[in-house]
Amino acid sequence: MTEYDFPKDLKTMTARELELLSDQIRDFLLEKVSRTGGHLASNLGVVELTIALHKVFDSPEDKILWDVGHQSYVHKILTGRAGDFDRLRKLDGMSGFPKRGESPHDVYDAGHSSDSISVALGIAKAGELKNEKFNIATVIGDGALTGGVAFEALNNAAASGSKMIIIINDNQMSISPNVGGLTQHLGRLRASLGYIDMKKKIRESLSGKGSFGEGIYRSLERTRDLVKYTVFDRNMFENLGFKFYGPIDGHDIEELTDFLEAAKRSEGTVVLHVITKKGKGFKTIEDNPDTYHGIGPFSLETLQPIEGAKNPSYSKVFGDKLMEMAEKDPRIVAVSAAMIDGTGLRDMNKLYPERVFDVGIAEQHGVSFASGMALQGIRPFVAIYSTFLQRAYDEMMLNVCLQNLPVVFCIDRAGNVGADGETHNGQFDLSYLNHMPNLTIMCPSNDRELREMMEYSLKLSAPCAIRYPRGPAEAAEGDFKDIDGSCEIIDKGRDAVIFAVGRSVRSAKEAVGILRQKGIDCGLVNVRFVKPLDMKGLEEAAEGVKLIVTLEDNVVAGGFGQQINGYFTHKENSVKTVNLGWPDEFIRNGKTEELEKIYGLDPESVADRIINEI
Ligand SMILES: Cc1ncc(C[n+]2csc(CCOP(=O)(O)OP(=O)(O)O)c2C)c(N)n1
Repeated sequence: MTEYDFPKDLKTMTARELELLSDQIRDFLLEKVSRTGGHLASNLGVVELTIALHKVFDSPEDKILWDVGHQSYVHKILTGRAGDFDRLRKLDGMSGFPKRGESPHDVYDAGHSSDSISVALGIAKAGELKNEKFNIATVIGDGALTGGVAFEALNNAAASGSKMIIIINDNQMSISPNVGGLTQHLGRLRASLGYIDMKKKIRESLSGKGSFGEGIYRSLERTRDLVKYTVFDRNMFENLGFKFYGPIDGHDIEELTDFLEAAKRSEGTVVLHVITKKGKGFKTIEDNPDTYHGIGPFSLETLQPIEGAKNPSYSKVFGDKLMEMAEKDPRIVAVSAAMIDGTGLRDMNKLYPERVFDVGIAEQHGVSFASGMALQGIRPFVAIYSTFLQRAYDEMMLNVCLQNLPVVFCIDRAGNVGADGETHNGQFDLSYLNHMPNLTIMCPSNDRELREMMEYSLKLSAPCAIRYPRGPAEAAEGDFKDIDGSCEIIDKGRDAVIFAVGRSVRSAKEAVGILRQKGIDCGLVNVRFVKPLDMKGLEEAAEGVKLIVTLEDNVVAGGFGQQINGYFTHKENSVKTVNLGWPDEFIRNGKTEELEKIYGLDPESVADRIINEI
């Protein structure tokens, strides 16, 4: 793949050559992602679309945007980064998402869904203000289109008259099959005979007539009028005021380039409805697009994932426990924002499909929706990744906490997530939750604690957040102290004490072991409750020590530790307090263990820091 000079070479390649290139790209993707892991199925689905975009438009002068950005691998290949795929998602390697710092072809740093139309419209307006001429094309999946912000942008764009192209990449899938009324609407458009007729007419009128693009455009305009009253009146995009063309075969490069050329010549905002197959090219992946949406390293021969950790993930522990609780308590339901599998709800969804609600990629709506159910006596457990819950800050605050409603937020992928990097790290939630009145925040450090905290949250009848990390759950060992609002003093120490939160308890245990070997008596507390804090327990554990160290998988700014400072440094016998956590930065992709070392959060660094501070 490195032998080409892309995107330049695309401009002169013949249709046959481009077809062969598609095959080559698919093999390349399969081989590389089998080693590094990453988003595979979505990228296999957009090979022809990406080729056509880079053939028709002149990036980086023209702007090509990717919503979410998980499907930008082909774009990366076609913009000179094929050689970087061996270090995809690794420390100091290429990101799995578009990054402005990585290439001038990456228009914005994407990662969270549904924002691309807003960004594109902003770019279009800036171009108008500065009197600059360039084309803008944004690719948004049918899944991402379910997010509220995409609707806000469509509403704004429809009235703006700005020149840009919105490409709906409709593969009928979000991570799981797509849901909701919009999906049904797209389904009707896909099946619409009118459009298929229209395409036939265009093809006929094109044979031997007019200049490329110019002729297509005129034909489209004519045909649009012809079918206007039979089809377009039922099309929400046309009704909003956009020009709308589709369905377009997303695996036919010629058809794609024809429509892109036509859209390029149009004034105003054009919506293209492109139909693709997620996982295209490999039957196993086409048949299981959800499994191969985001996948770890896998065998090239069998396409099966390489065996990972033995312990079940926190997501699985959560899903199994909720299913068990739901069996006993008919009030319990689960709410997910398009992440049924990722959050561990797959089995419960099979057993109680009527009690598991996938609201689409709509975190804000999901939280308010849960509040409505809670108003009526239902007990919703809302399972959302920490990074995506950022979207629903206001709804948590007003719809849930203000009214003191018993909604339980099960916050998955809290803290550092590793390979997905900046846009996906869940390192901010303790900071954005800490100040929400009425909210209890719990952080389990092992599987049993998570299960018991879920039971406890049901008893509380008030808003609760339980945050846990990505990956295998730590297996609980030994005696278990009940979850009752207090912290767990694991060890008392003479010299220092570590107050550790959630996943950090494990690193803290190791750090305490290292310190003991060096003759330093360091205590350890498993904080368990970040809000309200068990000050009595924490004070007891800190009695007589010279140093308190707080350790959390969250940014220090506004996190757990800073609350502790306030308390212990204002006491009569104030104790020196050091806060360890992530700095005030976005943390890049890499393995969590590597990043912890770099940022001084691994056991050795924590122990060294304590030795230096004592
Ligand atoms: C706000 C937000 N919530 C959830 C996600 C997780 N997520 C990543 S891709 C994806 C599905 C996107 O579906 P679609 O836009 O149709 O793209 P496809 O993968 O099908 O090509 C989801 C839910 C996200 N990136 N952002």
